[in-house]
Amino acid sequence: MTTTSEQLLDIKKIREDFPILHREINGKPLVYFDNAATSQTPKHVIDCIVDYYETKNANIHRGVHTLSQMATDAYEEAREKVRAHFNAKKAHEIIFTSGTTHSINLVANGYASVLQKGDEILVSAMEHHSNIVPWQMLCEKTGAILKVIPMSYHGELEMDTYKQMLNDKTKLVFVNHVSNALGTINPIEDIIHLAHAVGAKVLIDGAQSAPHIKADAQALDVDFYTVSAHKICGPTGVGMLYGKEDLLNMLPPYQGGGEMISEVTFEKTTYAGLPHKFEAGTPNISGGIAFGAALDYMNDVGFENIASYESELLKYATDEISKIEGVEIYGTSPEKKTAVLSFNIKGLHPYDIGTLLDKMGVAVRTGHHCAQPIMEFYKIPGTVRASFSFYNTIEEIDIFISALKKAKTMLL
Ligand code: C6P
Repeated sequence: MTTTSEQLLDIKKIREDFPILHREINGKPLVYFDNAATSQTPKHVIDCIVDYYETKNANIHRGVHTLSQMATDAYEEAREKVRAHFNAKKAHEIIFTSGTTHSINLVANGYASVLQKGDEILVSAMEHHSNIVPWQMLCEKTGAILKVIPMSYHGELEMDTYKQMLNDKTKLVFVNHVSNALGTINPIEDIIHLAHAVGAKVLIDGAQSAPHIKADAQALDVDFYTVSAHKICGPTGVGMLYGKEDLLNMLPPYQGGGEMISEVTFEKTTYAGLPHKFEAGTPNISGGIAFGAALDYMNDVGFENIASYESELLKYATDEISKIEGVEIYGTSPEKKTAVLSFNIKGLHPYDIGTLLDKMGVAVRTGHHCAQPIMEFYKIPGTVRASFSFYNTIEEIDIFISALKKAKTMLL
């Protein structure tokens, strides 16, 4: 079967860009359905990293020599690409970090000097641990109170309750744009708008939305937005924090060290301006440049094409898996989520299913997906999570479904 978008996207050609998709695992062709954990890397991005080390490797913002200038220019060009992609007003509102976890911790650390005892901060019930634990640590430091926006059994946030929870004590709201464990696309426009009406600032964890949805920082009027490059065809160990200029200026630095200073004496240090204030030490230079190359690649494929093709994959997989007796799918309907299928089979442990699928060449994630409160909500130990990308195919879903049926027969 060929989908409409598959013809539009030329999937065969796209798959040629990803060397890893042509390897075998356990003697079977790899079917990679763990894209929500990390995406695969196209040749264009791999070549960019090799080219950096072969032709430009030098430390940045430090040397007067030509190589250092070349590396600095490439790194700052990448920052500009990230700015343009997320439509930030200014390039210095983009802080390069090691990824979403780092970005969130940076903001949480900064707000320790802003929040006061009794202030309220809201997180959603469907957050990744990265968007829970730093806020708990912040509450411990400041005496602020963490409150949880509840979700329904269908994996959607209860917006009426959210509205009631907001008040003049609410200072911060933290919600993921897309849930990693369920795939739910949260109504962040409304979440931001309602929070701003009571004067609260909003951080959106964009780790799972960035591979599927192009977020516009200015149109959203979001205060902070976080992304990991490795989920959007880039390398691991690099990502970004977008923050509005005035808020980033208000927050104190996260780490002290080289490059984040204006002047250092033993009596007093003054800090550099944005973005350097938050980028202490030698950064992941090749990673930052490759992050820019990954965005170029994704934009060439086109986010609208990606979204419509992936939703066809998800719809097909949902229909096919629903025919298997005993399957329970967690989360909302396919049209309200990204290409994530989180499920269990009655009587089977997700870990056993994942292990057998791997033997048949199919890579999925099993367990709590770093979102234990969601598992607690459903009273389950974990789920099997198949997450699709634009380089996956209907044929791969057929392989996955027949492997799943085989695993079920073997385990029951
Ligand atoms: N989720 C998953 O399999 P880092 O590790 O910093 O790049 O991203 C953390 C993170 C934060 N928020 C959300 C919504 C995420 O999904 C993740 C990473 C992976 O679901 C690995 S745990």
